[in-house]
Amino acid sequence: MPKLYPCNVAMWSIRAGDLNGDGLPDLAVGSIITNGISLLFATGPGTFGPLVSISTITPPRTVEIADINADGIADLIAMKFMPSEALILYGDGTGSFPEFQEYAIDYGASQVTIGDLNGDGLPDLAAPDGGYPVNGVWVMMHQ
Ligand SMILES: [Ca+2]
Ligand SMILES: [Ca+2]
Repeated sequence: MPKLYPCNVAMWSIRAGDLNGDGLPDLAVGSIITNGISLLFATGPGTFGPLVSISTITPPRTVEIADINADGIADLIAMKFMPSEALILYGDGTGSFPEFQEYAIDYGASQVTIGDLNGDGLPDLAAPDGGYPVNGVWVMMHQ
């Protein structure tokens, strides 16, 4: 039977990954309305604790989990929509994200993927633009 874990309003995207280093996959959830990323930390195999919300200035429509700074600790990437920014929250390994960076890209990006796009072994970011006022894919190489 499905079990509902309460999150913020109007959930839109979800990713699984171990955010606090306990070996159990946690859940990160984006919203199209709420200015916050919903996190559900695993309490055991397939069970999750109460909502932990990370505030954002605009809704983080799409979330991704990846080690974007290649320090061995999972980070959170959120694509904020209208205006679009890539919000990168750097994990400290305990489930907290004390440092962040934002990169303005345009008004229409709402998806993101992380991968090694130039073969240097480091993660890069690509985000499609929704078409206003430009059309294309934003690519941000690891620096
Ligand atoms: Ca975990
Ligand atoms: Ca990291």
